[in-house]
Amino acid sequence: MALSRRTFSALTGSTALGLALGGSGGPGAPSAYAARSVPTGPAPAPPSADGCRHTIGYDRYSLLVDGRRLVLWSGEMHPFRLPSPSLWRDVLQKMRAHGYNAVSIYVAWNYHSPAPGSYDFTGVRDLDLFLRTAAETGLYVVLRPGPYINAEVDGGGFPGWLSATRGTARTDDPTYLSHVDEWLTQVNRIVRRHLFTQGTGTVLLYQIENEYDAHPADATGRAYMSHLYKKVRSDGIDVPLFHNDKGRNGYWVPGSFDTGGEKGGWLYGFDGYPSPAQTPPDWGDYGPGGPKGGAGASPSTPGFVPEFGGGWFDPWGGAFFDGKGYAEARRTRDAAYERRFYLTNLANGLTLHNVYMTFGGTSWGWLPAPVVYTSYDYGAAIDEARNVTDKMAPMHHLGHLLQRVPDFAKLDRAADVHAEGLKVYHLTNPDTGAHVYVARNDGTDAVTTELPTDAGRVRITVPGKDARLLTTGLKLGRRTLKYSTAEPMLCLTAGRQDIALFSGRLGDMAELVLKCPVEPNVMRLDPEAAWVFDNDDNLHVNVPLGEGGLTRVLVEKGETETPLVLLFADDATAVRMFPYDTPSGTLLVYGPALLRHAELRGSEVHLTGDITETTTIEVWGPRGIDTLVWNGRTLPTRVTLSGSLMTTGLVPAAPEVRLPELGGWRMRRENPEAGPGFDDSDWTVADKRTTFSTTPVPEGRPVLFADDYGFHYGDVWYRGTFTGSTGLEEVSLAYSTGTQGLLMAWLDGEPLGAHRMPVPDRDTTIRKGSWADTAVFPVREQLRSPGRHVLSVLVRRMQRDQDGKGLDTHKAARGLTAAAFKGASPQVRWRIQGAIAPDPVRGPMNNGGLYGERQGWHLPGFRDHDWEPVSFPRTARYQGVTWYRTSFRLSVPADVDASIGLTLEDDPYRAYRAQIFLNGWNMGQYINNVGPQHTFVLPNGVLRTRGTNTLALAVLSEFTTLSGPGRVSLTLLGRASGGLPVTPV
Ligand code: IPT
Repeated sequence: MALSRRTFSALTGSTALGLALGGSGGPGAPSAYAARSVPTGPAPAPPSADGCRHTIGYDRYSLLVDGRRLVLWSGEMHPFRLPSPSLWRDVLQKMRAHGYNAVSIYVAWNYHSPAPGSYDFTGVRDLDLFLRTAAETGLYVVLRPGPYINAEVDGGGFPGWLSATRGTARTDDPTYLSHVDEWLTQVNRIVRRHLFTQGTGTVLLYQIENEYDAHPADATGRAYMSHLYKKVRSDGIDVPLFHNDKGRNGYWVPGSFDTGGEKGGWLYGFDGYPSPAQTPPDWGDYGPGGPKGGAGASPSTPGFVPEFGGGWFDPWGGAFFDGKGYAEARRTRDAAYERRFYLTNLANGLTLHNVYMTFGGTSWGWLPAPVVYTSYDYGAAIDEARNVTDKMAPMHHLGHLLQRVPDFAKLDRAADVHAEGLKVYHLTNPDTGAHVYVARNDGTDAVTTELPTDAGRVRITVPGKDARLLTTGLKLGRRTLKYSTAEPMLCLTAGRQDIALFSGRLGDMAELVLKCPVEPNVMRLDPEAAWVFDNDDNLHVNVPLGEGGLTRVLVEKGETETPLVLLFADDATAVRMFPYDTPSGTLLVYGPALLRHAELRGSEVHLTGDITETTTIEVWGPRGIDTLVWNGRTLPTRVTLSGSLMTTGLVPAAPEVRLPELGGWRMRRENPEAGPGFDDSDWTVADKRTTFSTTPVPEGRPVLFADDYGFHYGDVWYRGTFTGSTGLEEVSLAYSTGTQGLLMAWLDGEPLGAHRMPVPDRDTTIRKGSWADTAVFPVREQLRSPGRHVLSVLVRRMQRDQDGKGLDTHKAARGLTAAAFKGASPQVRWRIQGAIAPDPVRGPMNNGGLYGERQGWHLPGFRDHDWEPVSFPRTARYQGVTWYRTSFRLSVPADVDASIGLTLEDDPYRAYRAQIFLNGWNMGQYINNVGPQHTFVLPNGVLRTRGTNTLALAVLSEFTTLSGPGRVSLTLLGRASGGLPVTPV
């Protein structure tokens, strides 16, 4: 489709504005006059599919949406890592309540495409539904459909079938591009219905490719990027496009490739994943820049980090976090880490931030790249079980600040400031006159020092490896702040009064000074606050930030008739403060764990949300509100001196949730494929001679790579038939799997043995790309008979490598790669079998080719009544595959959101692994002797929290040790009163 005249004008209209403003000053020079034309003021309503056309422009400071500054505070989540669409809304509502105004998503090609020409956007893959939900939640969407995404998913998002096609991926190869176009056509057909420019959705920005640094400066790279750009535009996508440079390299800045003559539709962004030990780097307009220059490389576009660390992933064995898993990721990249790095970003003039990840989720089924295990929790602010963690504090604070305090959308660097033991950034907003100081402590001990500000010397304490934000001259409604050592979080007008909220670390002494040309009436509404009015017309307020919750101080009269309510909160309190704009006015809600939705109906305030701990609920809002309805129930309230409506009683904590013990297991052995009599006549004959794989095929031998025969996910079986093994001494099986791969072999039904890839350590986990090895099995005398023989081989492959460097590493073979014989040279005829047709509901990555999977043993409806009853723990020594099934009932009350996991534990020496099927859904892989993951999240929707569930474990045992399962139990991972209705998937 060609761009219609109207959509195009939506684009050029905005960017023309952006260029007019941004181009005026030139690099580094603040264009002060330009900014005056940009209105500041109260936060605009959250975005929605409002039926109005919008412009999306920018200047060097920020995005300009309909001509207004917008600071993007976006959180990354992956719909494909949460296979339950009802829970998308839950996570999105949590993001929005905690200060995010956007969600950034990858769309994974492999998740939607089981075969060339076949695309599926139904059920858990419903992109249209996701985009609708984001718009309904009031979040902008940053869309990243690749075609390459990396993301620690199989093949970096490339479909399995692409690994068996001609041409080099991530180049301008015509075959590759024809596949890419097919994918983008499918995605864009949906995205086009949700563009913010058109008023039909909230898609604001669109990324092409991902961290593409294979061909940054050559014709191939430019042609490829140009092709993608033009393709996306010709599909009717009229929002700004961008790319995420892998670092501050200056790759793919505006003008670096042909955009078909279109100007101003392209933003430059770069990613960053600093280690906690690192000193936060400078970049952008303020940093030294250097030859490459980061955001400085693109002086006319605003500073943009499309991915910045909100945690980090963990490989099999847990090498990155000392085997302690994501709890350790969250501990080492904690709230202070995020605050220190993100405040530095802010101080460097960045105004588009995306926190990767904000909710990591689960790499269920065969989705994970070999480098990661099932959990993709990431140590993110929202954990895999959808709990909001302590890390949310800085995210919540910064997100609300950037949306509610417009001074932060346009900051120029101001005179250098020095403070003993700290790195200080000093910035001002040239329009409002506010000054901003970011004081960072790169040492490990707390530093207390005097900071020389434009409002005088201010004594501050910054804990080790943390940072503090200090502001002077900020407008607080109709009054003006002189300075505050507590960090401003938001300022809004609710009803007849202004409200300003300041937050800080628990135990801080907050000192706030308000300029009061006329002495006001001051009332402390909570006993901890102290205040004094000095001779210089300053009101000093001091508040220790304790565990007692919110501290309120009312300032009335004086220079204005409009009262100002000053609120002080420590971090844990601040994350329970929720501003919410309704058509009839702005609300501020304090108390619950989550505010999902707010609505005014006459004098009634209707709120929905979650409660975890016992709490009061307090609401500031428009004049005349007198009734508080929480999750449909009217609560008794009183009006407080601060003008709020507050519950008189306590709202109780979420109730206990009891989980059943798991029992009633039944067992059945499988791998009949190992037996000589097994009928494999309907298996595919593996006799190809050529491949597009990067793995060489041994001279004169058949291609054995699973992908060449259409088996792209999970386990694959081989049966090699031959005659004449009389002198056979040894069988060598070369195979390639990714880390943790495993091979088991049988000759005429007799186990030859198992072989597995070594457990990677921190260095080899990423470097040893393809993970290929050779298993050598001696052949016992008894098997060296004349006649027909069958060699049966099961290969657990661990998915394709990612292709981060653009070297087609996703095309490294998976499965057997060669077989060799010592003492005999039999002619082997190979047959291969992997997963049968892709599951139409659960998708192509749910199943591999185990016998039980092919027979539906994982499915809830399968009849296992004749299986052998067993109980756990079990210990047995054998080589092969055994299935265990049971069912359990849950009866979680409908108004409780319980998050439940399955925990497996055993002697870590035992060499076995289990695939976990819940109601037929492959919720991940447990490797008992590798770990580190023991608890697997069972997402509601897949899990029936009110009803019966079927659990199936497919266990692969290696013979080298005894094998379990040991202890298998349900674990409660979170609970809240409230939640959302969940539709079963
Ligand atoms: C960057 C990728 O863009 C993203 O997809 C994901 O893989 C992330 O890293 C790590 O989780 S790649 C960069 C860190 C080299």
